[in-house]
Formats: sequence, C-alpha cells, structure tokens
Amino acid sequence: MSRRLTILLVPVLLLVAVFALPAQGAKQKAKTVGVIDYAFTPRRLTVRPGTKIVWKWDSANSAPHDVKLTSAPKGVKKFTSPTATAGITFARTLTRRGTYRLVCTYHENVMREVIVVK
Ligand SMILES: [Cu+2]
Repeated sequence: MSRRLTILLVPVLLLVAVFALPAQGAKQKAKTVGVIDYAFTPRRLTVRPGTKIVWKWDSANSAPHDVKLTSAPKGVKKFTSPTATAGITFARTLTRRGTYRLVCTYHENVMREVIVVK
C-alpha cells in the first residue's frame, strides 16, 4: 500500500469506526414471552428501557389469546395485539420506565403479566 493511500485511508477508517460503534452499543435487546393455554411465561419480567418484548403464541395452543396493555406509565399508548390461537408473534418496544400490566382479554382471570422497566 502506498504511503499516500494509507494517509487517505486512516481517517476514513476512523470515521467508519466512530459511526459504527454507537450503533452497536444501541443494539436493541429482545425478550420473548410465551402466550400459552392459559398463562404468559414468564408471568413477571424486569427489563431495561428500550427492550423489545416479543410475545410468541405457542404452536400447541387450542384456545384463542391476545395481549392487551391495561396499565402503563403515563404517556404510554395502550395496545392490543391481534387475536390468534397459535403461530403468530407480536412485538412492542418498552421505552418508558415503570410498571406495565397486561392481560389476555379472553382469560383475564388467569392470563396476566407484569413487566417492570427500570
Ligand atoms: Cu387467553
């Protein structure tokens, strides 16, 4: 490699490194929650802000389920997933610190979940 090329390449590589590193550091963490006849697993979860929660309907399910956010920190928009028996996923990224309470609207008494973001 010529000296001139090296002199040109070094700043370029440094720039690439500077832009690539923060992107890696901000890489989104994900947690999977099982949507199963008749429970969310885990039932209680503590995560860091910015964690992506992926609800995964169990392939062996025989009843329809959904995921509804019933209580959340101030300013968080409530959501309800589609209803399905098996074979889908639904994801939301939780950015705000606080306690999130979720239920399956079809089995509200048993299918409950608490996610704490801190
Ligand atoms: Cu259910």
